[in-house]
Amino acid sequence: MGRDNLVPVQIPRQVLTNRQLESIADAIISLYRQRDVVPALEPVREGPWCDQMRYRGFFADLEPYEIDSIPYVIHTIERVGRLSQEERRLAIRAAGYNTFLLRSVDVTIDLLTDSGTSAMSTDQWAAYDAARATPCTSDEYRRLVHVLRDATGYQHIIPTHQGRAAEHILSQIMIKPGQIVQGNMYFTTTKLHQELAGGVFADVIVEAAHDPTSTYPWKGNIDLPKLRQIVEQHGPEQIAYISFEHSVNMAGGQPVSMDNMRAVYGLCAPLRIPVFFDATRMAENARMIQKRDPHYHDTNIRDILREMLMYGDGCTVSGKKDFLINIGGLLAFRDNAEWTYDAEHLLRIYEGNTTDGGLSAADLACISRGVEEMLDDRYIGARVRQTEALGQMLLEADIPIVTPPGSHAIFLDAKRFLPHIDQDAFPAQRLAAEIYVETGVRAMERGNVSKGRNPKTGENYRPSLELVRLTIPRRVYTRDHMRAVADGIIRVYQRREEIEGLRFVYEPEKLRFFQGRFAPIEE
Ligand code: P71
Repeated sequence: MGRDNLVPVQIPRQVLTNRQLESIADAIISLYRQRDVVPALEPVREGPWCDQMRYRGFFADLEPYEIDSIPYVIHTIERVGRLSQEERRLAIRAAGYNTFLLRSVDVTIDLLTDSGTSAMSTDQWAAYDAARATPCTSDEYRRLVHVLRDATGYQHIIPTHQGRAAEHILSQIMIKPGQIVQGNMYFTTTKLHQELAGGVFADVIVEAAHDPTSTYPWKGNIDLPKLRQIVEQHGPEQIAYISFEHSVNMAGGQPVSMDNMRAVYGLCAPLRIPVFFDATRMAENARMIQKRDPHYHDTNIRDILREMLMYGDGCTVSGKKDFLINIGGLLAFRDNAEWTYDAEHLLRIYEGNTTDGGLSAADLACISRGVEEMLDDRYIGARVRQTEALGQMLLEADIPIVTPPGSHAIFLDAKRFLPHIDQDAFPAQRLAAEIYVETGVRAMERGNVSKGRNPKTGENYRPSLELVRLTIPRRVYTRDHMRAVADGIIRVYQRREEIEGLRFVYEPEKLRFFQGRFAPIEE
């Protein structure tokens, strides 16, 4: 066999993931198995160079082969932190055992949040670069309105600079002091804005959401009897609106079923109680419906999403998650011009123009592209599969996690991981710190520290969920990274009995998880 018979498979540097290379190997193996049916080619034009050759042939009847990997390649790389374990021990101490306070350059794999951490596409960067900076109505704004109307089915599109800006405006225009807002669990900024507007928050999520061991597939659902009971007790005019979150973050990234959205809207619309989605992770919720609800197996993400949003009067969005951009948000209403008028008035006061919400035209351009990419079935499928793969690796090692695995994050159950630490010694906070020391992976506490103190009693709330969140940024990490994360956590689990709790050395009054500082209880 001479050199002429070789087919080089040359590997570009830092472009393909190991998983993609494995898929290529699998494809070659599959072809090799079927080599007997591969016909020869007949040259029809020759020349000294390969690219001058032309052949005639016919296609063999080969088994179909689908490459099973993320549907993109690496384009630009970023260096990560490489401290030794001893250096990390010093770094976490200097950060008061609070992973928020670590320097980002000291983190190797950053799973603090999926917010504002996405890798943008070449298409998004090209659009960013091409946008004309203008204080007036830009083409980018017009395109954004077009794309978002089409994606959501909502007529009134109001850009904001982040999710909490949209929450602020919605709370101010919809809540009269003393009114109730019912929601499926809560998110910190959402609830804070509702309370600042004089609202009283009532949690109406299904009971299963509070049980980390339940495997109920729709742990984001609203409990209809709970909702109905509050309406009957106070009267529909006392309910400001329903605050309905997709892929409920604090419950572990748990989806809402289509049936539940339909039923909640069916109950509220005749009573004139508005339903507003926190649609921050809408595409991930849509993907869960596609996967778990047999009625939607063959429906594409775009159509599932349109139906989901039909069962609501509007939405707020933090674009920093599913929209695949790192700044931006959205407030949208289906058809109510009066709410839109009031909202745009506040937008001008607090945010910026009605045609930009305080964002640059370049940011708006990235959002439009990001929304289109978010609706790609191959992208969203791979995204959710990656998170689930990490969950599966941990489950196989009997690590206690919230089940079923969520779509944007895996949540470790610190109560079961460190059962010997009382909740007032903040087991989740300590576990996040310990994971950093062991592995260089940064995670986030979502438990007693985040929930805060009851203002009446001064006691810690001691919530049922005491969790550490491993949040997966979009399009950033590979399966090898997930394996390294799982292996590190397994090592921490093996020495869990040596780990002790923490006490506050500095405790801010509001949102104490951001800036709070701790010391080990044993010191
Ligand atoms: C996350 C964040 C970012 C965050 C914000 C505050 C404290 C800790 C972390 C932000 C959300 C969210 C949902 C469901 C609204 C916001 C606020 N999440 N709703 O998970 O998850 O959006 O940051 O753009 O203002 O790390 P904003």
